[in-house]
Amino acid sequence: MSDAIENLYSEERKFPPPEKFALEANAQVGIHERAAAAPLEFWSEEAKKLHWRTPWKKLLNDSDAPFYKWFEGGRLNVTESCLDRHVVSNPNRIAFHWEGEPGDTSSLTYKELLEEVCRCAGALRQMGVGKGDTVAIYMGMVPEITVAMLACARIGAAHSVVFGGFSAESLRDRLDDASCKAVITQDGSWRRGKVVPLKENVDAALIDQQTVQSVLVLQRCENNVEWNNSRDHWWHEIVPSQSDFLEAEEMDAEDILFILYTSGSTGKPKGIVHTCGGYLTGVSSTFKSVFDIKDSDLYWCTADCGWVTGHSYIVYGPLANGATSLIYEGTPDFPNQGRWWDLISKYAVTILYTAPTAIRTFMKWGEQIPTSRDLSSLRLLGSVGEPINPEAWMWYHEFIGGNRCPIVDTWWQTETGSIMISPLPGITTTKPGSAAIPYPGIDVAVVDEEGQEVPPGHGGLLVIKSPWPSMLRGIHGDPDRYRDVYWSRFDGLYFPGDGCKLDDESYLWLLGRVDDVMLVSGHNISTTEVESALVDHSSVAEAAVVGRKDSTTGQAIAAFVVLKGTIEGCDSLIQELRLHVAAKIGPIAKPASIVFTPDLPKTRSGKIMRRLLRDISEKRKLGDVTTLANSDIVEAIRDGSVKSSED
Ligand code: 6R9
Repeated sequence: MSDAIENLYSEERKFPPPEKFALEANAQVGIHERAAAAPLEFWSEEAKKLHWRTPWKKLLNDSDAPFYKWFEGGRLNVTESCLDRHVVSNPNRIAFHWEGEPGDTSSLTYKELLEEVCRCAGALRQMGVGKGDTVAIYMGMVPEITVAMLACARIGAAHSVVFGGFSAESLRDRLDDASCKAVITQDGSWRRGKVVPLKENVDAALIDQQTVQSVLVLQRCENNVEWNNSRDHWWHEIVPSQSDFLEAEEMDAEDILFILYTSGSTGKPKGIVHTCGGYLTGVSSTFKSVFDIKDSDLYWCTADCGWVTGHSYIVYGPLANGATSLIYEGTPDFPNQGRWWDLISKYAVTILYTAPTAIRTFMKWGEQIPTSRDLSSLRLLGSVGEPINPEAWMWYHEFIGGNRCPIVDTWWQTETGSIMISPLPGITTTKPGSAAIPYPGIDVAVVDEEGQEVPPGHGGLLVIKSPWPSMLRGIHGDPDRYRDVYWSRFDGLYFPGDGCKLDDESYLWLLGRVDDVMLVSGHNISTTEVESALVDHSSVAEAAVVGRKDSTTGQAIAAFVVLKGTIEGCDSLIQELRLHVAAKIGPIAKPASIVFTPDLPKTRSGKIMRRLLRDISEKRKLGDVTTLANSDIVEAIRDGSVKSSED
């Protein structure tokens, strides 16, 4: 019988941590072993680093699995760990440097941030919002989005951040699902020099909507907006007049901190629920050890607060650690393709956390753009969101990291709350394309279809074997779906839905979503491995592959390829790429067809949407494209206006 997923790609390059980095790192050799010997003890120690008003009575309650509870009886307000304690120890430390897309800037110290959070919290209370309510936040990347999230946490209201690129309909679905009582938004937000009409979308979403009673509107773009006097409040009219201190609402460790809808590509969005104590423990611990944060660092996570990465590694993890971060409002190509690298030199960014989709876009634009800037301040790089192809990893290492910065490839999900698998930069020897090993205290395995662990050298399905503090507590309003999606495949194991392989040293190599695995002549082939083999070719920046029905082989591999810079696709390149894949991972994985395209369909968080490419390849009517960031490209590929060849 063949493996649940085959192991085809082999990668021999290794990068041990630089000596000086290893000596000075926050996490030192021994941490994994200590945590493995006593995981509950490890999490208890990590949780004690936060500010608790009342200590917990029971660390883990597993009597009603999979409805686990952590830190039962503990009382806290997460904003006291993120703000108040730093205001006591270091009030003038900068929490956020911010740069707007048009080039305007501001900075907020911890003291100023706490004061603004308290004022916003006061305004929310005045609007009738209180403990137990849910508030939707539909904004761009302005400092006030972090203020809005923390203000909700301050008064014990759950926030539900909805990415500012989503449509009025998507916003409406999420407002209804969580019965939101208020919305915090902006008149508009800047994107590539244009105004995204956020308030207009909120107005549309609220037509006949039943639960929302008030809307708080930040003025950002000064675009004209409609106004409803009985419902809408300008931020600048009701926030500044509030008191700059508001006593934090005391919360139970298991009270809800936020709901966040997954970026999932099919079905009704799932409102993932996270609670106060466990979530903050997970993000605070991982932020310190994975990103090695020091007082001297200037940290930049390029995610949007509309995704979990923004929640965990722009807001809660960095603030719990008293870090100084950069927030940038706009796109990487405004006003030109060097904007990110100009920001890194201007602010002397030391730690950069971004996504493979961004790295591959920069590969396409060419390395001369970053290499003509001064990136010498960088000391650590991170990646999240998709498997990073080994060649993209090498490019990141060489042209952004100057061959001196360790790379932490961090695997996790909205559902896991915090990083589950990652190198620790002062300890772990990295391998390009591998997320390496589980975080201390996290217990994972790779199993076959029957749930049996596979030996090193084999592929299968990733599972998490024991509960962890920052795990989701459920899907809002749907306990059956929670059980069904995550806990029903294997008894007692959490199933994230990702394929994974173990190499001979038990390093973990994530292989993409199991729904995307291709079955070719009886072999289960991961999309990631074939895509990585394509990206390994010097002409290729990005690739997506899917299995399309084939009468002889079951499925045949259809590839979609984005070339670097000005390289033109032609028939001889198609032949060359097919041979390259065959040589790199084996003839079985040779794409049957290759289509050159200027871009790939992506979700709004930048993940490749293979489902639509499958629809195109099997000449089906296209499924829902409204959740796409770039829906035009699907039409272009389908209409054959891009170069293609069938074998
Ligand atoms: C944090 C985030 C989760 C899914 C996850 C997996 C993919 C994320 C990855 C990765 C390989 C990594 N993913 N990080 N795959 N290597 N380092 O992205 O959350 O939006 O919920 O997506 O993203 O497939 O299951 P979310």
